[in-house]
Amino acid sequence: MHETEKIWMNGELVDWADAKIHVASHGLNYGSGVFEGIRCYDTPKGPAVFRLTDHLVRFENSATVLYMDLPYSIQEIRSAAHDVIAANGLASCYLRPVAFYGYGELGVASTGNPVDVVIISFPWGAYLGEESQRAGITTKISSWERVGPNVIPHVAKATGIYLNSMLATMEARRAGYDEAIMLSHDGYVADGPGENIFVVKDGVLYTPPLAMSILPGITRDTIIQIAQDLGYRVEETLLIRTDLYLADEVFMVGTATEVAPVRAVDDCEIGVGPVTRELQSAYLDTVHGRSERWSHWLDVVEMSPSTA
Ligand code: PPE
Repeated sequence: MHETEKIWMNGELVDWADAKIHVASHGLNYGSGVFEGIRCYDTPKGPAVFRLTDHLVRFENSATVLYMDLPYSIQEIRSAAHDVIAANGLASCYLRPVAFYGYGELGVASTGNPVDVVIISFPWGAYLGEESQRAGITTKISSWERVGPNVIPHVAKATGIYLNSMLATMEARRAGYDEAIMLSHDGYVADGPGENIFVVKDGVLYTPPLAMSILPGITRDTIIQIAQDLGYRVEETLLIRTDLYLADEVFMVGTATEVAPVRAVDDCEIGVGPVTRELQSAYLDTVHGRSERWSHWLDVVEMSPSTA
């Protein structure tokens, strides 16, 4: 990964190499942490973080369902995010806030452990490869089911949940596909290992509802609002795998991925279509600050004189 100078750790900016934890940390042993993935873009107004507060509200909600009290308010974490971007002099970057049970007691109960909070910021390019957004990606329905709401709460972006994503991703990659699509335990389309999913059929957009074992994606919400503003009907509805095979268009969305057309699901060729292209460019214009229409989603970072 691309290292930067500083990491924000428990209230301080520390050198990248010094941001260390003890091997007996609870979060390492049991995956007891929550995290976020946020992008900061180089816009005409300067570096701007896309929907930062919305991401931090989800961060706090994720902690709540893990019985975890964050030691910092959303406002404090927001200004910490601004500070670490400015300290690293980054015009654009990916932000990775993580809160986890730290070093104190082993044993699955999380009591007796501090909650450590860090924010890593680093340049991160195209998540699924440079060509993914232009040419589209190939996908495979995973044999791994998406964790259900009574297995681990999927509304939480919890570190431990991502074993589920890791398995699905590795299975798909080893079989020669770019990305996995996971179904719920009862066979409905859920989401990708790091993306939500949309289907286009006869000019209407369909996406699984929030109750369907999916992460409540900020990009999903953004795409729904942009699509509706552009005059599309969007329905949150249950989808089965053949809805993907027979779709006019399928695309996946997420902070890291942005908007990736899905050109094939299993061995069904779908191709890349005009609705995906229109929403992809509207999304990219929005996050890069080229569109006034949704500019309220950008949180501009003040760079200090030494880093501007
Ligand atoms: N589903 C999952 C399982 C998921 O991890 C993400 C984000 C999404 C949907 C889309 O959510 P949002 O980013 O709020 O639109 N995945 C993050 C981490 C990926 C990683 O490999 O790490 C991301 O995109 O930042």
